[in-house]
Amino acid sequence: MELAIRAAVGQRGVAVLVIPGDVALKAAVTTAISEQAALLPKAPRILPSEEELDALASLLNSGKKITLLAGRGCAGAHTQLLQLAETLKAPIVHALGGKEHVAYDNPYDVGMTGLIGFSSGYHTLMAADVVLMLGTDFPYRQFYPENAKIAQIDLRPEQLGRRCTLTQGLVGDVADTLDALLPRLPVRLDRSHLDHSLHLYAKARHELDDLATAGNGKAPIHPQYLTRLVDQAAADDAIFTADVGTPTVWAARYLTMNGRRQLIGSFVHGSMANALPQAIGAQVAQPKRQVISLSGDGGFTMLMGDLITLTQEKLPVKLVIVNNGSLGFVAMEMKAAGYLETGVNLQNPDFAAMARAMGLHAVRVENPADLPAAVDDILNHPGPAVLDAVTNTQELALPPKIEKAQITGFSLYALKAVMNGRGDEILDVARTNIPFLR
Ligand SMILES: Cc1cc2nc3c(=O)[nH]c(=O)nc-3n(C[C@H](O)[C@H](O)[C@H](O)COP(=O)(O)OP(=O)(O)OC[C@H]3O[C@@H](n4cnc5c(N)ncnc54)[C@H](O)[C@@H]3O)c2cc1C
Ligand SMILES: Cc1ncc(C[n+]2csc(CCOP(=O)(O)OP(=O)(O)O)c2C)c(N)n1
Ligand SMILES: [Mg+2]
Repeated sequence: MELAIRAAVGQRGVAVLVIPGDVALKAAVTTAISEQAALLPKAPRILPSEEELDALASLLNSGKKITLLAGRGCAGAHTQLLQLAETLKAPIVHALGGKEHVAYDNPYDVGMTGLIGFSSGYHTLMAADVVLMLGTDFPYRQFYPENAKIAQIDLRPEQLGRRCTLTQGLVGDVADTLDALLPRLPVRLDRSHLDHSLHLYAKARHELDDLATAGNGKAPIHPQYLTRLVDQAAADDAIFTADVGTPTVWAARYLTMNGRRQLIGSFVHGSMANALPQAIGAQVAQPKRQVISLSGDGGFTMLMGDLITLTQEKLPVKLVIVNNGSLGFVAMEMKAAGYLETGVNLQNPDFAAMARAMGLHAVRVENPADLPAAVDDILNHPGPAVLDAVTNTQELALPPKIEKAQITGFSLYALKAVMNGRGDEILDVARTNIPFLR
C-alpha cells in the first residue's frame, strides 16, 4: 500500500494495487507504518543544468519575436510565468490543458491555439522566431511554426520533442526552472510583438463575444450564449466538466478562469460522455464546491443512467445539456471534410421531463428570453438539477486557420446539400457562420 501511494503521488499518476480475495480476508499484520515524511516525500526540485539554462537564455536573447506556449504543467507557476513574459515582453498562448492555470489575471494572455482556439493564439505562435514551450504537450503539429527555433521545458524527458522539432529540450519543473532562468535574462523594452498579439486577441475576443448573445431573442438558443450565462452565474470556485464535442469548444472559449475555478475534460483521450461521470467524481471529492457538467446531448444519452447516481448519492451536480439534437462536432468535421453529414441526427426525449421522473429538479428551455432565469434557478438549486437547453443545431465552430482543403470541403458540402434538396440547411449554415468566414 505504501509503495502504491508513493508511486501514485510521486509519479503524478495512477497506481493499481491488486489484492487477492483470500489475502483480503486474512487478519492484517501489525507492521509499523512509515512516518508521513517517509510516506510522502516532498516533490523534488527538478532543474536543468547551469549550462543548459545559459544556453536557453542565449536562445531567448537571440529572438526578435518570442512567444510562450504554456500548458497544464504551468500549474503553480503563474507568478514566474508572468515575470518571464514581462521580462521578454512575450505574449503567452495556451494549450487547452493550461487554460485554468494560465489565462486568468494575465495581461500577456492572447488566447488558445488549435482547431478550436482563437485566431490570435494561432497567429501569435506562427509569427514567432523563438518559441518556449512550458509544461505542454500541445498535440497538433500543423499549428507549430515551421521556421521558428523551439525550446521546451518539461518534467518528463520522454515528452520533449514529441510534437515538433526542437532546438533545445530541458528537463525541469516550470516554476523552479523559470526561477533559475529569470536572473539570466535582460529586461526587454520592445513590445511590438506583444502589443500586436494583444491587439489580435482583443479583436478575436470581441468577435467571439458578439456570438454569445440572445440574438434576435427567438429560438434557437446559441450555445455560446448559454455558456456565457452559466459562466456568469457560476460560483467563484466552480468545477466545470465539459463533454468531448462542441461543449469543449464553448468551454474553451466562454468559461472564465480565475485561479480557483477548474475545468476538467477528456482532453487527452477525447472520449465522449466524460462530463457527467467526471462531475460525479469531482462532486464526491469536493462536496462543498459547485460542480457543473456541460454535457452534449449525444454524450449525455450515452451514460444517461448515471442520473440516478445523482439522486441516490445525493450529489448536487448541475447538469447543463447542450441539446442541439445532433452529434454536432462530428457533423462539423464531416462538413469540413466535404461529406454530407450522415448518422448524426439525434431523436431526443424531453430530458427535463425524464429527469423529473427520476426525482431531479429540471427545467427545459427553448427560448433565449427564458434562459437567464433558468440558469440561475438550476445553479442555485440546493440538490442535483438539470437544465435541458435546446440549442441551435448549425452552430459551427470553424477553426481559426481554415485550410484551403477545408474551404473546398465546405463548398463541396454545400453542393452536395443542394443536390440532396437540403438548400434550407445551407442557408442556415451560411447565416450562422458568416462571422467566422469574414
Ligand atoms: C474535441 C477536442 C478539441 C480539442 N481542441 C484543442 C485545441 O484546439 N487546442 C488545444 O490546445 N487543445 C485542444 N484539445 C485538447 C488537446 O487534445 C490536448 O489535450 C491539450 O492541448 C493538451 O494541453 P496541455 O499541453 O496543457 O496538457 P497536457 O497534455 O496534460 O501536457 C502537460 C505537459 O506538462 C508536463 N508537466 C506537468 N507538470 C509539469 C511541471 N510542474 N513542470 C514541467 N512540466 C510539467 C507534462 O509532463 C506534460 O508533458 C482538444 C480536445 C478535444 C477533446
Ligand atoms: C466514445 C466516443 N465515440 C465517438 C467519438 C467521436 N465523437 C467526438 S465528438 C462526437 C459528438 C458528440 O456529440 P454531443 O455529445 O451531442 O456533442 P455536440 O458536439 O453535439 O455538442 C463524436 C461522435 C468519441 N470522441 N468518443
Ligand atoms: Mg449534440
